[in-house]
Amino acid sequence: MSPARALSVPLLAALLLFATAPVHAQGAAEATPPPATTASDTGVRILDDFETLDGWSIETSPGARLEIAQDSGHKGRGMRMDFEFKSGVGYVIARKTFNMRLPENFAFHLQTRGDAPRGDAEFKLVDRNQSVWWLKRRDFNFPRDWEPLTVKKRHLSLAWGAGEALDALTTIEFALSPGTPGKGSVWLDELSFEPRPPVQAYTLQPQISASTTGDGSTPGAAIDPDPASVWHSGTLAEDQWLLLDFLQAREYGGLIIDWDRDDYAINYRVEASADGETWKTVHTVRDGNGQRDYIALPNAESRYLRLSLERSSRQRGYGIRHLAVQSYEFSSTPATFFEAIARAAPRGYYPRYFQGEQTYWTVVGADGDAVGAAIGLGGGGAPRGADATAIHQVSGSIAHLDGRVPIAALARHRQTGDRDRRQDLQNAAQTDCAHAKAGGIPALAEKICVHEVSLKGTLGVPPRADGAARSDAPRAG
Ligand SMILES: [Ca+2]
Repeated sequence: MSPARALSVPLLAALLLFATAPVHAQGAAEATPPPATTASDTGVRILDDFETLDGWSIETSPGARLEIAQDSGHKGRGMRMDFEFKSGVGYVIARKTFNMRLPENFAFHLQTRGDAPRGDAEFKLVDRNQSVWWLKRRDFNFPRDWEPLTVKKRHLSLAWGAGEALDALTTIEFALSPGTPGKGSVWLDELSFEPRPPVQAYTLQPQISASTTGDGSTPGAAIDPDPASVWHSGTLAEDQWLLLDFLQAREYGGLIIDWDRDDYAINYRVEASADGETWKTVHTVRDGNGQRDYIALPNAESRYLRLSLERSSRQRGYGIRHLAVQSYEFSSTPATFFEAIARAAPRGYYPRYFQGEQTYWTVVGADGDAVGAAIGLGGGGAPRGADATAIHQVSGSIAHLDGRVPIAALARHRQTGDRDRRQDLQNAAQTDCAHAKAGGIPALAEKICVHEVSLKGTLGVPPRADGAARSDAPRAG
């Protein structure tokens, strides 16, 4: 397998990349000129501290303007890209030559912030054969305050060129194309390079501990292979935690959590830490319902991972039957997230497409599109009625809706096909609808809430007595 193929991931993979700043201890790198590197180099080193703008040049498409300026940086000075677009098309590029060899695995880091409309942002490498490798992020919203960004080798895909091997680079480019007329500024600082060990599967056995553990239970029960064993916390305090120590920095892509049927978390946070002392919340769940939780954590990396349990289902502590840490691929794209969920579910719960079987369902969307969709036109074995109208947006934002996905309601439909758990389904559909609204994505909320209504109609579930589900839901069809 050529390295080029191994790297050529779908552009959708880029969608989530900037959403999660890595939990990653960056050593204080010294400002030194960038010599040619070799694979044996270790540690993060600065490629450009932007104390001067030496070497940076610009390129713009017709109708676009770019000026680069020195300004206050994250440390010392930084580079500011001031741009203006007369129309909704075009691009601006800032580039600099960095002739350097690249080891088998690596990452680039930089600090950035912006005062700019949302738009497409690209980080591009030109290799020694003039092939261009990029991380393209659609509709990127630059943070107002400085934030670290990391671009790992596997985030890069071949934009154009022969792309035989990414073993040496000549040029680094930052490109912006907002897609709307207007002005903006983006700041960059501390562009650095980190040689990394080759990507390897995690093979250690994590250590697990908990705030409290009830009689007859152990924290290890949450990660052992026995489905019958359960970690149960103490029953007095609402604030409890469960902590995994991976024993080394580890990359992962998400979690699957199976809760105790009776004692589950309604509110909890997933936190990550490099040192066990400074924690970053990487996911927050509100209104958990005790069903299996799928949590996408794109590009997560940390040594420690903690569930901070804040509110329990019946004030008698928390029980976790199984906590499974998922690999990077779990959430590398919205599509793989769905597929992973479908694979973990019994056959028939999800559209067969997601379980690798041929059906009328498919994931649609162009490479690089900010939004994809799972679309089904009905077919054998599909729930009556519902599938024919179900179009589910599957953007990166949606995968973050409490670890749920819009088709959760559909899955539960299948699960409850015998109609003896109607209330459960109704709750699930309402939750999905509420989450979509809370997610601040009206177009999505509309689709899901329509779907909720559609599911209810299919099941013959009567409207709630208070009428709330009807009054705020768009009309179906
Ligand atoms: Ca600087």
